[in-house]
Amino acid sequence: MSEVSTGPVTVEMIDGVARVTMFGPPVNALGLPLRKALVEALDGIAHDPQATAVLLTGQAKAFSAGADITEFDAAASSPDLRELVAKVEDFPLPVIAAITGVALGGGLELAMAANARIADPEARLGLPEITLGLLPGAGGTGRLPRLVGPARALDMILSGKPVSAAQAHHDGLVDAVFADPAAKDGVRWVAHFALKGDRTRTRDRQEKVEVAHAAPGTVAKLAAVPLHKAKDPYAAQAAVDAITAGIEVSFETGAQLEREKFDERRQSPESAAQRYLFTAERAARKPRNLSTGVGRRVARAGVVGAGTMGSGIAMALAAAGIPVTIVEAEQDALDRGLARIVDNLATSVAHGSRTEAAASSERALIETSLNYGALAAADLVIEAAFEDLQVKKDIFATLERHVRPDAVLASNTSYLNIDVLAAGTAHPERVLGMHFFSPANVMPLVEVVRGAQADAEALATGFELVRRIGKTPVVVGVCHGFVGNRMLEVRSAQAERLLVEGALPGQVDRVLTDFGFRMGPFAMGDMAGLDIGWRNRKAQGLTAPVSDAICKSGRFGQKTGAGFYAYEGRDRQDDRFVAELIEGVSAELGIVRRPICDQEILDRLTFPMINEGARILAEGIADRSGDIDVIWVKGYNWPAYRGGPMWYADQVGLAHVAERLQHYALLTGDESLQPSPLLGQLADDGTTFGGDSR
Ligand code: T1G
Repeated sequence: MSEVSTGPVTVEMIDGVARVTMFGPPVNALGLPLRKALVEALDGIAHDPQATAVLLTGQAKAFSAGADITEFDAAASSPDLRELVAKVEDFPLPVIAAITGVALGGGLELAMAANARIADPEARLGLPEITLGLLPGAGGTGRLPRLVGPARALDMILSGKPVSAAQAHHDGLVDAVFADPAAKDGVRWVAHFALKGDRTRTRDRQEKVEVAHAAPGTVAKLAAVPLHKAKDPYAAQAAVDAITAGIEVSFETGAQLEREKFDERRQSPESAAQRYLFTAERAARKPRNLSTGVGRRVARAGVVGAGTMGSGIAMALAAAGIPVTIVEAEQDALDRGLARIVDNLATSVAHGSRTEAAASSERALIETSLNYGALAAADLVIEAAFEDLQVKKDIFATLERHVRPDAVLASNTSYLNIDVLAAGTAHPERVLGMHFFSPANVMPLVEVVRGAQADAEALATGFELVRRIGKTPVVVGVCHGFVGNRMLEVRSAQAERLLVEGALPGQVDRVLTDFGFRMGPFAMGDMAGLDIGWRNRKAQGLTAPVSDAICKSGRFGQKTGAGFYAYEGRDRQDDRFVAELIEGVSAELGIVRRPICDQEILDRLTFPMINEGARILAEGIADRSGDIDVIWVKGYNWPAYRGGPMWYADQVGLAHVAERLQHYALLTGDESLQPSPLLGQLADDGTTFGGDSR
């Protein structure tokens, strides 16, 4: 076996098969150096008389994570990814991609240009460009449908979600699945393919698209549902347009439209926002106020409370292969919690998002008990009980009598003071907050609350556990509502005031859905249950005149068939009763109602949140404005293509935000709307939360 190394590429000749290995840590992003080295290596092979085929592979963690995202704002450089893909597709010898780890974006596009693909069973393959506000830009919109058919291609491209090797094999994206495909079995497979394999270029394969080709409009029909679900409607439509042209007209026509749409999207504010979030999320993984890498690995976990949150957290832990014991005070609560888990697992199997085997192995990792003694072996316990400080204090006191002295104790509280909880324990150094978002087995965000007395190991243990269960941790300080809920309370207060001043729930909700949220605050409240907020307000001695009046009339939202809206099942209708109730509240408060334009509603729902975000930064509760944006996108579905509240403020201009806040403070007499010192300062300085000067 001879070996030649060209920087990030190694070529080994093994019985006529040239194994080309990419080595561009950390994820084989296809930046210019790697592209150049690949072109050079392929040119060398083309002139090697010994060579009969090429096996193209990467590293264990990644075949390739795609184009180098950091290059997008730089000038194009040759060879670009499309040139590399064309070189592979038109190579004089058979090329087989051996995929380990991930093949994503341009990495998968490169592999799809090969004559065939073999993959490790643990490999994941996907086209996540849409999560960056883009569409595949190196032929993916034309090649993927030709391998897996239009429906699967639309689902993969518009969701951006990767698929397993098994799913890829089932769909026709991968030709064989076996362990370590770049090793000798893979070389043997390639040598066999060189003798007998079908070398039709992917772009020339028509069998999976010929029905749609013969029936224009088919792709549009198939695209309707994934388009509706897509989080970036602009990139999604661009992708559908390119896919449609590539099927209904020709591969080349589609490729040309793909190039045009890609360049348009790459320069769009929506893509800039989502590439910013990609970077902000990775920055949040390297907190400046918490040492990572010093945590203890959690071999066994515990959850106290089998309610919606407790059962969701237990599922998230089990899904990561962590044995977990749920402790409850009463058997029927425990039974209900377990039934919820079993039902969720069955639903995910029915939806195809989990295999039967995975569901049963996760179920097997979940134990239940009425006895805190069952937590004696736990390395970390998450309390997810009723949102009452005394209840939580009692639970922590009981926990300390049963768990190991070094076990980390975390509370899932959504706004209570972690330091008060910690002060009531014998070992406050091991107490922190881990605020999951509902449903905890689905929502990606966890606010890791940095208790003042928590030691570095406890904080790191909690933080690293969140990463291990595949969620996004963001470190936050202790205050009422931490970051997300503190800003949400400000938005909710303005939403209430807008009703009293003249708006109605339907208009307020529509303004936010037009902005890009899935739901507005009132529809969201009806879905969650208005009684929860009502109970919390009463516990804190707070009032919200309209919401309180609606709750007093027994309307708690969907669960009672009426709330801010009337419901037929899940279908909601504006309700004259609510309009009259709101008008009555305005009259009681002596407020003369006025028409309120959509722009004022949008400004008064977003700018006060931004103002609160500035206070949160000034107090050090959040370390970066990007952390706040990651929290709002991952925890509250702020539309990613708008980058998060602080990014949005930077785009709108902080001077404008400050001026509008002053205007609305004068208009409404609500002094809480006055710009905070940090916001005012940045506005005066002409800079942004992100530190850029404007
Ligand atoms: N380009 C540049 N850097 C990248 C990168 C990429 N594609 N992917 C990851 N990194 C960096 C990341 O910033 C971090 O850097 C380090 O690698 C580890 O990443 C033409 C145009 C592969 C699943 O969207 O999904 O191809 O912070 O912390 O959790 O159609 O990274 O350490 O300095 O995320 O193990 C499409 C994005 C590009 C894949 C690994 N590809 N990456 O996750 O590690 S557009 C993507 C990921 C495209 C073509 C189009 C994940 C991962 P640092 P990490 P991880």
